[in-house]
Amino acid sequence: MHTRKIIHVDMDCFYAAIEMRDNRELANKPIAVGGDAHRGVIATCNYLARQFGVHSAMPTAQALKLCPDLVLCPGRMEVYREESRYIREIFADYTTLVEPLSLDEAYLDVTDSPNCHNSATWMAQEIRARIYQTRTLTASAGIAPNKSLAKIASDWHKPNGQLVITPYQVDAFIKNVPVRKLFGVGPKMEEKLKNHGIHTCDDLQQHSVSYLINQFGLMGERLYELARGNDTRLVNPDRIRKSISVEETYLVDLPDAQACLQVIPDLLKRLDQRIARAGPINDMHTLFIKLKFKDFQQTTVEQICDKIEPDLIKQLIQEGYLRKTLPVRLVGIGIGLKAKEVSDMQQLSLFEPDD
Ligand code: DCP
Ligand code: MG
Repeated sequence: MHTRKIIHVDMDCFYAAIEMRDNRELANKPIAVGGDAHRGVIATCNYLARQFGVHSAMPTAQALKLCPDLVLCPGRMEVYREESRYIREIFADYTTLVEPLSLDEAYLDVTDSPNCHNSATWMAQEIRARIYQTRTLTASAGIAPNKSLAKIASDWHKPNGQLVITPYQVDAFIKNVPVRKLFGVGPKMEEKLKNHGIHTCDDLQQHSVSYLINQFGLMGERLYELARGNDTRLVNPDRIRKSISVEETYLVDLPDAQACLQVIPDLLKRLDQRIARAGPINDMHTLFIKLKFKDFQQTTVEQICDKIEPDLIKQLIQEGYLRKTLPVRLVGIGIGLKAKEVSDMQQLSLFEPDD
């Protein structure tokens, strides 16, 4: 396959940056966007707060212990969505091959873009400058021959920086990349790899593909390729999830349908956030719920619907509950999206854990 030019753009502490921009008093304080100290979690925080160890997905109570002066902002999804639309407008000036990953992040395939004399480096520079000039927000970018490398590169000089990896630099660059940076490697996989003495891509390169498949299943093959800087995934502007959902397993089983209904507002709030992060959704066609009972049997109930109707969710919960009438361990709610082709590495499971 001929060499492609991919740019990965990722906004710097996106929600927090918007809050700091809109309220200058916050600019020199550690701030976080997220839920309250009672039950909430941090969606993101500024770089000052990160120095205290605060990070995304951390319970707010814990964040306040690490950083007692942390200023909490409740979050304004509508504003974040709007900012996202502005930056996507800028991307559209460079290529139609834009694949948003969330509100603040996208891949651009600029291989055939005539802008900036076809220099991807220059395009990335210009995109970031335009975002700053028009929105007073900073972005970081990675420029590389494929998605995996571009994403790793955008993180390298964060915040407000960019890194180019030319095809000639790939071999030298990838060797020093920690495995945790690879697509699909989370904390658990990182730990597993560590137990095999594998910390970097160089370590991974020392093993055969059959060894890696043997140890890590299908993921082994992907690791083998990614550790060499190989990634054939295309930038897919039609990246569509089949569904977006949230679920929670409760410490104590919920005794009856009434108790299940009481957790719905909380789940709805999380679902809303998740949908917001996924970017504009205009092809919702079902609402569904999932219940897992005390005996680990689970059931789902789905109904055609093009917007989130809390009353309908409650109805579906009651219907699902009646199938077993046992205490409930887990409740999930979600929306189904109109089916489109979803390529293998982009396939997301029906119920994703919070990330
Ligand atoms: N987000 C969230 N919950 C998470 C992670 C992120 O709600 N668990 C939201 C808040 C972020 C936005 O998505 O501002 C983008 O996520 P990133 O992972 O890109 O984080 P940031 O942009 O905040 O920081 P960075 O500068 O590291 O990219
Ligand atoms: Mg970001």
